[in-house]
Amino acid sequence: KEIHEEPSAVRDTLTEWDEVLGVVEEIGEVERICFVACGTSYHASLVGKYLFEGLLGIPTDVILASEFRYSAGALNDRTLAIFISQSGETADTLNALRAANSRAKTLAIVNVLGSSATREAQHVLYTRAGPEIGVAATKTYVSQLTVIYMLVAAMGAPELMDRLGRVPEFMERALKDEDGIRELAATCSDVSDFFFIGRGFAYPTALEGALKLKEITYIHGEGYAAGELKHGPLALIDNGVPVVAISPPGPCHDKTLSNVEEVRARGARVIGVGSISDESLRKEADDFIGLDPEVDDVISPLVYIVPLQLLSYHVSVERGLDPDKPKNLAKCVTV
Ligand code: F1P
Repeated sequence: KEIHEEPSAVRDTLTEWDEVLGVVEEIGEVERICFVACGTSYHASLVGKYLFEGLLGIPTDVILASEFRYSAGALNDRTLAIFISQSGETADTLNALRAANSRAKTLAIVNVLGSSATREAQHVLYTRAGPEIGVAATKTYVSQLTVIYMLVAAMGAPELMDRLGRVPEFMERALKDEDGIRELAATCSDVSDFFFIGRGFAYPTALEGALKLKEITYIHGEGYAAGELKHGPLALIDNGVPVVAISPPGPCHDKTLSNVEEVRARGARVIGVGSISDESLRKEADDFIGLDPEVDDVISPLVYIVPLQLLSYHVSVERGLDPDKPKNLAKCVTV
């Protein structure tokens, strides 16, 4: 249900444009960005790094909240430290926020109204995802991404807004393919390992795809930068190991394709995720998930995650699990 609510979660979040402009004005000059978050929110932050550095040329750190106390990046009064948290109550994220408040400008991007992070950060932006019951984050992830894209648009890349306006429609199209994904899930619910690979904007998507798989199916899923495979993990690619290759149209496409050839040569079962008109990827893949050709690499994180969430959901159901209540995972980690 929550995956199907993603188009409206993005639409509702896009109505926050005036709030985003207001916060950007309040914050003033920024020379550096430092994202701090955990889990899925950390993956949203990684997309933020590609956006801030690639589109605006602002140096950006992304720090796991649990590591912040050991290495806090370059904080000063011209650094904007952005704390991303669905709940606004995650202990590691709150501790980092408290430590950063006296050293940098702080902004919390949060889903839960009135939560601790919203009271403690200097500036706040809300994701308008509505309540999320499933423990593994889905619609809040795409809403977090939407706020980050809007922030980047407001800080110097206004052309992004037109493209964001079309994202809900691209997501709706992706959701229509659910039957195909259900069939695919039925053929790979008994494997022990999965790999997810991507480059550039597709790299955080690979990490988040692997995290969803681990969280709700208990299958070992590894997200890797496609170009890193040759530095070790290729040794694990054997006959029949599913490799989800995420390759939207864009400058990384051909290089990712060469990584697909490498894993295929070692017997991997390639699940290609690309533009529906991408014949080269379709040819190399055993299974293919086609998305709207107008979704390029820059906005791909918002759309390409949809089939990956659906895949994990259906693998979970195939395995007789309850995807909404994964074991050993709390909706809000307050310790
Ligand atoms: C962070 C997080 C979620 C995950 C689960 C446990 O939460 O790792 O990404 O899905 O709910 O906590 P938050 O700081 O974004 O609330």
